[in-house]
Amino acid sequence: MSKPKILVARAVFPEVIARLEQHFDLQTNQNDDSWSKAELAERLSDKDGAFTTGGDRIDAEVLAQCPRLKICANMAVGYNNFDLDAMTAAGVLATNAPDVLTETTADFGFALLMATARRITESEHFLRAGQWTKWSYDMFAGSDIHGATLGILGMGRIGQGIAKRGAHGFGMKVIYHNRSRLDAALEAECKAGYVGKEELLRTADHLVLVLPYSAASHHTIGAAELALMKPTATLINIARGGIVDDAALAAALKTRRIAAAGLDVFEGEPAVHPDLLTVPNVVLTPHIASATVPTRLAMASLAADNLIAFFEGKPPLTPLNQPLQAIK
Ligand code: 8YV
Repeated sequence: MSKPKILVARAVFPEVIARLEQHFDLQTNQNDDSWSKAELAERLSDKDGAFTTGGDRIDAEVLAQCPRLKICANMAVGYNNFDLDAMTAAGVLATNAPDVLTETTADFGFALLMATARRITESEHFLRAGQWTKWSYDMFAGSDIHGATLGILGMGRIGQGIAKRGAHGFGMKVIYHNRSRLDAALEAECKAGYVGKEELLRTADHLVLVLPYSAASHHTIGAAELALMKPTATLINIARGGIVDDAALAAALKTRRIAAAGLDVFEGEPAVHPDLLTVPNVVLTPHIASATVPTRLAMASLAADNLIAFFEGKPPLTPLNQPLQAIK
């Protein structure tokens, strides 16, 4: 029997490619070329499955060109690149890569919070530019992390990881808002108190965004929300571009409506709003919150495990939908 044909849409670890090659007839992209949606669809048109990453859009338009496609395994916990309804309707299973990146991403959220509140990159640029000539009492004076109020918007696994770091490691008061409230045991474990969104915005000294992106969460933080925040507050986005209105945020940073922001994700990334590049009080990183070698390997391995299990007729490990596979 011939092996299922799989497209690996982006470059990944050679050992993961080698493992997939034992099971599948692979088309890879180890040069990591950037494909347009049409180029992706063309390469997928004769495939039985796909290994995708967060930037590979799978929607009705793509699916219409892929009659053999049965599964897309995303090497990401977020899956806003998938149109799940269209995939289900087309009989295509979707899987993501949860859990394996939770602690690494929570570490990074905290790192970005600390870099932002303590103005680490801004001060490094100053030093590298040869501008450090003397000590002064208010040079790069930022805001405290220990003892401050940590606000978390989106209290899934990563949000809980950040809450625990803040509450247990830094003695922070943790408040959160989420679509659904955590049960009492989980709230106690995270030492986190549930508040409404407006109270969260008004009260947090440091606000971390960890909610998934969808049409409903588009521009959850815009000018009106920024106007509610403390002028001393910092805002951290490690969730998805589009949750924050980047133009409104750049304006708020410029006028010091809020003190600072730390952003790992951007609307329309890898493009970054030009105004964000010119304001000093923002720490900018290129979507690297899950980027440690062991975690990226675990994410890629989980995507591969999903593909292998599926084509061996076993239940996928981390399914996102339940298409009627029988129709193919
Ligand atoms: C990925 C992420 O690096 O898992 C996610 O949802 O945002 C990141 O960890 C990115 O999406 C690449 O797939």
